[in-house]
Amino acid sequence: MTPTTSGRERADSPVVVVANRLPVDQVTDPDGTTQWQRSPGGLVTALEPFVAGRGGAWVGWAGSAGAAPEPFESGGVSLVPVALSEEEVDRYYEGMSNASLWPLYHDVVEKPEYHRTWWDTYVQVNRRFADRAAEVAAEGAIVWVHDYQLQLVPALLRQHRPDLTIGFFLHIPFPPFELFTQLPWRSAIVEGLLGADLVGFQRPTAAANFVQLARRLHDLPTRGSTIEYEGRTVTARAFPISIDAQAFDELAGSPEVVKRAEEIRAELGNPDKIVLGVDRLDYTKGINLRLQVFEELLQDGAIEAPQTVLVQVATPSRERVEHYVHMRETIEQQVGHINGVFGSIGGPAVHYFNQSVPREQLAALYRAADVMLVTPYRDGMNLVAKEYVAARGDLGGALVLSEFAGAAAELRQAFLVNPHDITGVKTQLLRALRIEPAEGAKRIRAMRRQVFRNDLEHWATSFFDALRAQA
Ligand code: ADQ
Repeated sequence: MTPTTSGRERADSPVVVVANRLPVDQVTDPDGTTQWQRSPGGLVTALEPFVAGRGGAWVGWAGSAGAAPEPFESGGVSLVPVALSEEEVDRYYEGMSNASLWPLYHDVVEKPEYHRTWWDTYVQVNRRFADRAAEVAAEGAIVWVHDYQLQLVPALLRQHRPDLTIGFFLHIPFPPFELFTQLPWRSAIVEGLLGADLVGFQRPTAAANFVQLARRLHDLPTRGSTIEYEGRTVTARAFPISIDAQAFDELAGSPEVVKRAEEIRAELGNPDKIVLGVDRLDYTKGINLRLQVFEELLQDGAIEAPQTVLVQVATPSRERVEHYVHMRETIEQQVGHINGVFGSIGGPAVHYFNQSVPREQLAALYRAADVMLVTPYRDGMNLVAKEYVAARGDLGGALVLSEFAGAAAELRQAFLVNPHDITGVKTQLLRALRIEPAEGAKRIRAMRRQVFRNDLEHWATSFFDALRAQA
């Protein structure tokens, strides 16, 4: 079948990545001119060797509503912008993606809202992404679609282009049958994903949930990790994502970052212990629980401020979605309350930053922290936990990690916690604060081995290898 072309692009890309966002941000210089800057995300670094310099393309939204810029080159990759109107951003992105699917896929930590107008726009936008990918993919190309915003793209793409090999990776959890089936458009989503040859998940349980849905909801024959569908075999498997461990290790061990870590400790008033949280400000991350645990330990007298401080860095996120507005207010009230009761002049108990910080600063914070607190109620993987481990080339520090983060399956030497069990989290945090250096070093060393062996390159290579094997 001949690929459709818009006349603007040649259909010549052998590898095409399709993701909600392009891997660039538009920045405005002091003189008012705008330019594109590569976003710091790890995904682009991992995928670059597979797409850059080989005529590869990346299809995605450029980040602001309105007309899309013309396709352009960046880092050897052809970037193909997809336009979204204000109303589409509202319904497809903030609505269906972040107020329906996100909470549903994270164990309904918040109640998902379902609106037919949001769904209709989700279908319409998914179709647009699929059309753009169909235009730029070469005959027999490999297309890798990413994440929950684009679950219909695999099937829509296959309708136009049965010659393609299509992979899909879900970065967030995939819920069990009993939860997923509350979605009014559950069948359409499953059929959308079944358009792929390979559907990748963070955890084997998520892959098993998907296979089970195909069997129970669609009555399809399944065997282990495979599903028979319309004369094809679809494979559903886990590919746990990771970080560029070596790069993070080098950054965190650089003289500048080590010095900055010492300065941070001094700026905090040289406390005995620094506890750290770093997250997108999201209700799935359990920031409220962390603050509660810290407050109760202060109340109990098990720790004292400012000898022990909590530093919480929370990047602003999805600020137009209602769930997020409430959560931010609650967290900021909690911080204010703790500091009001337990702080002193020039000596707050909690240092809270509603900011995104540069990578060097992040690495220095990891390096300065005696205990890293990662307590999501549910998380696909959680890269912060892996970054912390990679940053601790000095074998210092300790990690407290929720059992409900995908990372817990790999980082077994962390102090694992159930975030719903406040007393349990308190106990584990105290153990982490009081750990003997030799025991701490042993745990960190074992986790570093795991993260270095299974790094970001390993993840991307495994997925591409498995996808090629399906071709
Ligand atoms: P996220 O929910 O965004 O990702 P996570 O995996 O922890 O969660 O990644 C966050 C990234 O943002 C990390 O690289 C971290 O360093 C950075 N970051 C967080 N707070 C920051 C701050 N204040 N300043 C600067 N950088 C900050 C989704 C899923 C995860 C999955 C990833 C990748 O929800 O479960 O691990 O995708 O698949």
